[in-house]
This record gives sequence, structure tokens and C-alpha cells, in this order.
Amino acid sequence: MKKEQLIETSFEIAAERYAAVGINVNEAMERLGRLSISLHCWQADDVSGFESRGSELSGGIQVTGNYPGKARNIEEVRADISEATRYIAGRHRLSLHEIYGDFGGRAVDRDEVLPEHFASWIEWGREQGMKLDFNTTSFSHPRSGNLTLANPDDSTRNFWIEHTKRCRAIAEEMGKAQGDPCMMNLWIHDGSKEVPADRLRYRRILEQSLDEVFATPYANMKDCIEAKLFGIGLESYTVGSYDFYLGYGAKKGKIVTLDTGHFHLTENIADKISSLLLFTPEIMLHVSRPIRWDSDHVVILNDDLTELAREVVRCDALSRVHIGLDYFDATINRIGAYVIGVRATQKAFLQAMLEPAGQLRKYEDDGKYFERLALQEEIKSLPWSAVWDMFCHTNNVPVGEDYISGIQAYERNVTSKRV
Ligand code: RNT
Ligand code: ZN
Repeated sequence: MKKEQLIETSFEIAAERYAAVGINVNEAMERLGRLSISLHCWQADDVSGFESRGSELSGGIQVTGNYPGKARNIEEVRADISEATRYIAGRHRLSLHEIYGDFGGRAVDRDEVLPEHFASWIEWGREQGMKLDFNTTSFSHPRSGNLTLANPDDSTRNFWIEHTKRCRAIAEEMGKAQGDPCMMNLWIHDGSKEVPADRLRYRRILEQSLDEVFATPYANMKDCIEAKLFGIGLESYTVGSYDFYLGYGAKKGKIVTLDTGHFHLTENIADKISSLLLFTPEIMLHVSRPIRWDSDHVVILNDDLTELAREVVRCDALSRVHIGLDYFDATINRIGAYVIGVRATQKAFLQAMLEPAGQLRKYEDDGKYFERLALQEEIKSLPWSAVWDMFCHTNNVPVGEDYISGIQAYERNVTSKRV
């Protein structure tokens, strides 16, 4: 059978199987087509960015590996992301960090950055059909130290407050230009290797800094605050812990970013979605994959991811949950890393969209718990992959592993020549 025929025949059979449990596969595919995932620009160059100063990655995060072909400048980052999108169905977003500004080789310090440094990105995003999201950058700078917004030293703290305010103004310009709010994520590494004399002091300072930073209201950007468990070298105390930001977000109406690598490994991130939906305005996700720690492995289709996606869909919260990716792996082809992660995320959401939620709820209402569990189990092996293949096929992107050869060709012709 020809490949195309195989895809169609399998899809027809899958459509019938799903129809039997009350699911319309075409509706699920349309829904998936509308799902926008924010690609993190920093997978392309191992979180290096374009500051003229250049500096080592700090802030308790680490990239491992030195696979050849890393993007060395703004043109290469753009080319690689554009290449990645050739293998991904749908329209997606791009999440930029402040250090990825178009500084034209000039030294622009973090407290001097302006919207004009992102004008070419806004233009590029428009051409590519990618809306932009933004992130402040507190790490990899001579003033990063162990404390930024929570620093008792006025001069250092004010430097980072100024940086963060400017980033919000940039995000506002991005949002205005694209006619859609820019998600502005704030993550700082502030913490300490040993337990401080008291934990309250720095959290109080951070609260005040955030209040100051958020004092200006904007209409075209949304503030997201990202918590963390610990950083390398900052293992005993994290100022911006989950409790801290959950409290701040609930009290002050800010969006909490859930990075799936920022919790104890046995914690269930999916279980947090419904609570956040009740008490905070929206949710920002940083989909990552922790292995033993916040290792930022490439996102793959595993139980954590499918459960997370199912929970978002079950809560009917696709309009309130923003999906961004956050991982950095320098041991494999970096463009391939993007494609694997986005496609895995799409697969997880497709499975979620194919869940016969009505039937499950009915069993539950009727107290039929054996039936509910049985259906939950059977759902796992329904032919969702045939629907996935059809989704890729109708969106003119490679079906199955066919994208490997495209990425290999780009490596041969482009990235392997970067030395
Ligand atoms: C770090 C946070 C943060 C970063 C990016 C580069 O642990 O996850 O989101 O990964 O900002
Ligand atoms: Zn993150």
C-alpha cells in the first residue's frame, strides 16, 4: 500500500473507533491545529544570546554537550528556528530572552535595553507568522551574583528592577505590534547554597521589588512569575519558591509559570492546574523534562506530559493556559531537539482532545468506578497515532520519522559548516 493510502485507511479506521466512544476526530484535529506552542529561542544556541560582552551561563542552570552546529548569531538562530517550523504543523510562537536583542554588536547593558533592540525581531516574527513572548534575563551577567531582585544592596537591586521594568515595556511593544498579548516571564535565580540567617528577609525584599516592577499597568503584555525548587550552587534556599509565587500570584492577580522541571520529582504538575485556574488569572507552562533534577532534557511523550495535557483539556482551559517549552540540550542536533519537543507536546494534546470525557464523567456520576477505570485504560491504546499522522499529512509536514532526513540535510548543508 502506498504511504498516503496507508495514512488514509488507518485514519478511517481510527475515526470509527473514536466515533464509537463519542469522539469526532476531525474536531480534535481542528482544535489541535489552533494550539499555539511558544518555542524557546534558547535551545538554538545553548542559552548564549547576543550580548557583545558574552559570558558564561550562570544562575544555577546548566547546558551539557557540545554537539557541532550551534547557532552563533541572530541570523543563525532565526534560520534554525525557521527550519524547525518546517517540520511542525500549525502556527506557533517564539519566546525570546532579553539577551537575544538585536544589539548590532554594541554593548547594551541590561538596564539600558530598549524596545528598539527588538524591532527586527518583531518584524521577523511578523514575516514568519510567529507571535512573540518575552523573558527577563537575570543570569549570566557580572551583577547576577546569587541575588538580583531580592538583593539587600540598593544599587544591585535597583539595577535589576530597572532591567525588569524595561523588559515589561519591551513586551508591551511586542504585544501591541502583534495585536496579541506578549507573555512576559520573570524568572530569577536568587537563592543561597546554605540556609540563610533567616528566610523571610529576602522574600520580603523580593515582594517589594516585584510591587515596584509591576506598578506600571500595561494592556498588551501579561506578567508571569516562575518559581523554582533550587539551582546549582544555590541548593538550600530559593527566594522565589513555588509557595512564594503562588501566594504572590493569587494575591496580586499575576500568572504563575509552572516549569515542569521545577518541582520535587514525585510531584504531579498536572494536579496543580485546576487549583491555579481557580485562584490565579491564567497559567503559563514551561514544558521541560527533568531527569533526577531540573536537567532540561528534550521534551518527549511521557506520562507526565500526557497527564498535563489531559488536565488542561479536561479543565476546558486551553484559552487560559499558555504553553511554552523550556529545555536545552547541546548533545544532539539542536533543531531536531525543537522538533521532537514540539511534536511530543502536540501529540500529548491530541490524545487529550481525543479523550471521551463525557462518558468518563457519566460513569463517575453513576458511581461506576470499574467502568471508568476500564475506559481510562482502554483509551491509552485507541489509535490516536493514526489521527496524528493524518494531522501531519493534512498540514503538509512530514509524517512519522520522515522529518529525520530533512533535519539531516540541513545539518549537512548548514549547521555542520559552522566552525
Ligand atoms: C530556569 C528556568 C528559566 C530558564 C530560561 C532560560 O530554571 O526554567 O525559565 O530555563 O529562562
Ligand atoms: Zn523555565
